[in-house]
Amino acid sequence: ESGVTRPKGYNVSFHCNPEMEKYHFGQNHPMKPWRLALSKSLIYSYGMSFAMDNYISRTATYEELAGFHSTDYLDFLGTVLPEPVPRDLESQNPDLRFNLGGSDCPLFEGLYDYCSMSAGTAMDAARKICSNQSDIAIAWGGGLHHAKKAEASGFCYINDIVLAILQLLRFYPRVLYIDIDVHHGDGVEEAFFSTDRVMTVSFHKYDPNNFFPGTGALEDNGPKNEHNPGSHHAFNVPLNDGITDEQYKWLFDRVIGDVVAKFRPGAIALQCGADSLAGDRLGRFNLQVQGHGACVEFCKEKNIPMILFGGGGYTPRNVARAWTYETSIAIEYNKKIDPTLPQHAPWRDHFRHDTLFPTLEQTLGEPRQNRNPQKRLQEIVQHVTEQLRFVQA
Ligand code: ZLM
Ligand code: CA
Ligand code: ZN
Repeated sequence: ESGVTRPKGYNVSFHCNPEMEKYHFGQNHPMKPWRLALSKSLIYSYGMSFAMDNYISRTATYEELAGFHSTDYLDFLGTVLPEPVPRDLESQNPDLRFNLGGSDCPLFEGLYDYCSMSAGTAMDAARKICSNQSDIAIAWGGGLHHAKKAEASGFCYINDIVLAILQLLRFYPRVLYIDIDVHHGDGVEEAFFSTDRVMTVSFHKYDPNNFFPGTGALEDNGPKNEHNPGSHHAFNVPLNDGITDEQYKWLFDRVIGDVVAKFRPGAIALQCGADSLAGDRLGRFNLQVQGHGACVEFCKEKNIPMILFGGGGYTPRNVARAWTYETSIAIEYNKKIDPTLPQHAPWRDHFRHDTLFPTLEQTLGEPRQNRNPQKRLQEIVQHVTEQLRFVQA
């Protein structure tokens, strides 16, 4: 009916765990796992499942999680229970072990299961890439880039991306990590800080005092010690409020084009956090679904095996639009996709406008002022070019 057909010559796999969608971080918490249900329902309404191999992932095992995380942390994560009485908002409880139980990383019912499901989708995606069964593997339930070896951070408890990249490293000499979430991908950067086998590139809003997590300056390119193999293998693209599709594409194509040419990755891990879209509850940018998707398109055209992860995204209707459009790019249906949302899509009214591509006016009313002068963007590109000279060809 939809006319969606499999792409010729390559395979796309879609990894999800419908159980994940049922968890709650608590009242008013920005992270809403049901956005995964909304996204999947829109993707399926377009008929895209017929063009992919669809898998319900198993949960990651304790041993798999321990591939990156400390057992102390995992043991605590597996035994803590939510507090019967919710503590007040910003209470600085000195007992917060592993940064668990505050307002960003609350303890909720089934937390450990939720974490192992997210990690399970990412690791299944990585395994399909490693076995050559998929050329693009999609894990919208993953992308939780802030989690550290022994610490929760910024709504992230288990770093599914690090676990997936560790899997990729068993088969590929070099892996490129790209992060278009509006926040800095600090957990992934830190995990691979001292290796030249993973290059990390994060684009983010940067304001060390006023925007989480405060790291990711242009000059931070890995260990300062030149003898450390990881030096010059971290790239950061710090941005200001209001960046547009055109500017973001200009930057992304130059930065990623040069990085791919020099680093020659065997696989790409692309974190597609949708909080970089205009109108996001926590974001600051003016990106539209088209501009966000252009990053996925640019990477796809490199013909390198790739995992697409989710991540942030706090206005669920826009998250669903972006990840639906990006799924269509993976299966090469994007040129033919009907910009009008399917008549029969569940929760169609929830989308407010019946289009996959709302205008800035529709999403925002008043677009955010753009505080990114072209001169600054040129400086960023120049800095990246200079740093890449240190990278072994
Ligand atoms: N307060 N409720 C992005 C992770 C961003 C740290 C300032 C919490 C919030 C935020 C939580 C309901 C990814 C910080 C914020 C208030 C200390 C952040 C619970 C609103 C609420 O209404 C809220 C009671 C909450 C949290 C806003 N937290 C906004 N920004 C950041 C973390 C994660 O997208 O990159 C990947 C998934 N945290 O700014 C504070 C400093 C906690
Ligand atoms: Ca980012
Ligand atoms: Zn984010």
